[in-house]
Amino acid sequence: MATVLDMHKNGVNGVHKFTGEIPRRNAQDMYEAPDFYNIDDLLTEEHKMIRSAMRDFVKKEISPIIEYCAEHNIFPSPIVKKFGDIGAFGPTIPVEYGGGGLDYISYGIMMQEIERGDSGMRSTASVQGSLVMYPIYKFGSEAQRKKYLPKLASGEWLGCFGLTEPNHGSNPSGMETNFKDMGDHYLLNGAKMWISNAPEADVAVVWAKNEEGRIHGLIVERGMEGFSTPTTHNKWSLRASCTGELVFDNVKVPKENLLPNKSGLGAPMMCLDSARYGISWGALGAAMDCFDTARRYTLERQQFGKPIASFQLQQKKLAEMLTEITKAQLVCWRLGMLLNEGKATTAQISLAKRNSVQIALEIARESRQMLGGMGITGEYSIMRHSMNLESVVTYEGTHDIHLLILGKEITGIPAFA
Ligand code: TGC
Ligand code: FAD
Repeated sequence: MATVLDMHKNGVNGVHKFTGEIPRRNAQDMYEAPDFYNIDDLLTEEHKMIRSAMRDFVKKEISPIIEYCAEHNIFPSPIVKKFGDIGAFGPTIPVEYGGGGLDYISYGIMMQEIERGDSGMRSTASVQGSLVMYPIYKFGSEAQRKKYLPKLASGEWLGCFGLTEPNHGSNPSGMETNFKDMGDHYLLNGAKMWISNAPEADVAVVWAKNEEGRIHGLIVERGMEGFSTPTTHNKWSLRASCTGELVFDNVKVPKENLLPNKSGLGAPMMCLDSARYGISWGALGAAMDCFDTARRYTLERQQFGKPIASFQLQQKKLAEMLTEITKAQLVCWRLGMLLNEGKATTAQISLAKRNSVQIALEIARESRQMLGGMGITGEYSIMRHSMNLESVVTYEGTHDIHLLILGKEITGIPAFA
C-alpha cells in the first residue's frame, strides 16, 4: 500500500482514459437563484444578459452530463470547445487577443453560474482564464500573447498552471523545479503535483527557479521531449475535472517561452488573486444551488401529513442559509467593483474566497441533511457539491492560509512560519 510520502513522491497515478460517448440524462434542472436583497438592481443589462446566457448554457451543456461524469470520474473534453464558444475563457482579457474585454463582475457572474453546475467545470474555466491566459497577457511578450491567447480563448487549446509541488504546497516559495540557461535554450527539471487540467492540457504555465533561485514563468508545450502529465486518480472530489502531475525530465524549453515581464513569487500570486476572486463567486454559486434544491425539496416532501418545509427546524436552516448567501453576494459584488477600479487587495480577496467556500460547505452539509436519504444520492446535486467543495477549500490557498493572510493584514505580522 502506498504511503502518504510515496504518493507525494510518485503521485497517485492510474492509467484509464474514457473514450466513449457521455450519456445525457434527462435531468430536470429547475434552478432558480436566490436574490433576497435585489442584487440584480446592482447589475447592468450586459451583466444580466451574460448571466442568462451562462445559466442556459449550464442547464443545456453541464446539468445533463455532470452526474454521470462525476460518478464515472470522466472529464467531459468537448466542454472545452463549448466554453470557448460561449466566451467563458478569459472574459477580462482584451478582445484583440480573443478575450471578452469584460469587467470583473461579468467574470464573477460567469464563474458563479458555472460552479452552480459543478466546481470542476468552473476549475476548467478559471484555470484557463485566470491562471493561464492572465499570466501570458500580463507578463508575456507580444509574440507570446498573439501565439497563445486566441487559441486558449477559443478552446482550441487547453492550459494548466503549475505552481504546487510534492514538497511545497502552501509554501510555494520553496519550490525545487528549476531551469538552467544552456545558451540557446533552457533545461527544465522537476515536478508539479495536483495540477488541474494537466492530463488534457496543450500548454502549461510553469513556475520554476533559475540558477540564482529567482522564480520565473515558462510556457511548456505538450510534445516537448521529457515532459509528461500523468493523471491523478482516486479522487473523491472534483471527479469531473482532470487533475495530474507535470513532470520535467531535462525538457528543452525555447528561450522565447520565458515570460519576460515579471519574476518572483509575486507573479504567480497575482494570477492567484484573479483566480481566488473567481472562486468567491463560484463557491457561492454552489451554495445557491444547494439552497434552491433544499427549498424545492422541502416544499414537495411530505412527512407527518405536511410538507417538511412547514417545520420550524427546516425553516431555520433555510433562513440561515439565505442570510449567509445574501451577505456573501454583497461581498462578491463589492469586491468585483473594487477590482474594476483597480483597488482590491490580496487580503480582501482572501476574505471573500475563504468566506464563500466556508458558507458553501456548511450550506451543502445542512441542505444534504434536509433531503434525508435522498441527499446522499446522485439524483440531486448536493452531495457532489459537498465533495467538490472539499477541494475548493484546499486549493488556491487553504482555508487556514487565507486566515493567516488576513491575520497579517490586521496585525502587520506574518504568522506563516
Ligand atoms: P511573501 O513573503 O508574503 O511574498 C513573497 C513575494 O511575493 C509578493 N506577493 C505578491 N505580489 C503580488 N500579489 C500578491 N497577491 C502577492 N502575494 C505575495 C510579495 O510582495 C513578495 O514580493 P517581494 O518582491 O517582496 O519578494 O510570501 P510567503 O512565501 O511568505 O508566502 C505567503 C503565502 C503563504 C500567503 C503564499 O505563499 C500563499 O498564498 N500560499 C498558498 C499557495 C497557493 O495558494 N497555492 C495555489 C496553487 S494554484 C491552485 O491551487 C490552482 S487550483 C485551480 C482550480 O482548479 O480552480
Ligand atoms: P499543505 O501545504 O501540506 O498543507 C496541509 C495542511 O497544513 C493544510 O491544512 C494547511 O492549511 C496547513 N498548513 C500549511 N502551512 C501552514 C501554516 N503556516 N500555518 C498553519 N497551517 C498550515 N496547484 C497548482 O499549482 N495548480 C493547480 O491547478 C492545482 N489544482 C488543484 C486541484 C485539486 C483538486 C487540488 C486538491 C489541489 C490543486 N492544487 C493546484 C494544489 C493546491 O493549491 C494545494 O493542494 C494547496 O495549496 C495546499 O497545498 P498542500 O496540498 O501541499 O497542503
